[in-house]
Amino acid sequence: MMNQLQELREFARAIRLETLKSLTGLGFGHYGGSLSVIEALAVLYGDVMRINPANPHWPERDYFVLSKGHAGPALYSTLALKGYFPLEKLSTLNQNGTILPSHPDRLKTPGVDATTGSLGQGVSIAAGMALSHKLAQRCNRVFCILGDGELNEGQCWEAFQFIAHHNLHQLTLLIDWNKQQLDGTLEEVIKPFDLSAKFRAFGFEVQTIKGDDIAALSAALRPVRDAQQRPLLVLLDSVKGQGVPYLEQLPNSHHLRLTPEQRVEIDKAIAQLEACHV
Ligand SMILES: Cc1ncc(C[n+]2csc(CCOP(=O)(O)OP(=O)(O)O)c2C)c(N)n1
Ligand SMILES: [Mg+2]
Repeated sequence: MMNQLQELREFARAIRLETLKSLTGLGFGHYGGSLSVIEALAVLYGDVMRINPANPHWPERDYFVLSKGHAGPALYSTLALKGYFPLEKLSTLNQNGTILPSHPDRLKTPGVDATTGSLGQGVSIAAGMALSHKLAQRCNRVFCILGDGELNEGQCWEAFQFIAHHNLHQLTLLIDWNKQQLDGTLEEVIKPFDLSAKFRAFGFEVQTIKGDDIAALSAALRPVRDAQQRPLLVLLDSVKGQGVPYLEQLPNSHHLRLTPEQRVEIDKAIAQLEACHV
């Protein structure tokens, strides 16, 4: 078990490193929200999901929807490290002709199950996937990560009602509760109030877990849920820019076009991550 946790920590380190390298090679992009989902991605792809990178369309696979599609660079690093496509492709992020557009496109990237980027839509796609598996009595699981600012989209709440009504226990939602959105905190833009209480009222089992607590994430996400259980919603108590102290402290790390000073700081973080294997 200890070894497996260490492997997952090492996987998260590698995802963070590749994500920083690809964004910094480009010189701009969604740093903060890519970094805050990295441990969740490491646990999902490194431990929980049934996948076959050599056969991305394997019918028995578990599905993943990145509803907060602007974190695409973190998903791409995860998929490349799992072997869906060569690692070298990461340096083509968001460039003409790339298979890695800024936001995920299921027709362009091996391993991407849903095209996202317009906030609010991914969770509806995930609900449809889960309903289809349930109706066909298949046991594929579906995982979906949403942003906390994304919850401003009314479509999310329609999907939550639908998921609870149909008791889509094969679907697990993760909300990246990093308390910030594009240009301010949730408190400033639209107050979230008590998210945990809200989701319980909407029919979910809710677990709040530190966004970088790999052991707790693994324990929460690994068990297969049965039809008696309500769908699980994990509130990731995360930090925007997670794992890079300079970005964690920046008042707004949502989208950066690197200044020379910022590039120096990010290069330092890259060097540190390169030096310290877990
Ligand atoms: C429908 C829609 N409206 C606006 C945007 C622009 N946009 C991109 S990210 C973002 C903020 C999202 O905040 P949050 O979900 O908290 O993202 P995170 O903090 O995880 O980066 C916005 C408004 C969008 N992608 N889609
Ligand atoms: Mg947020």
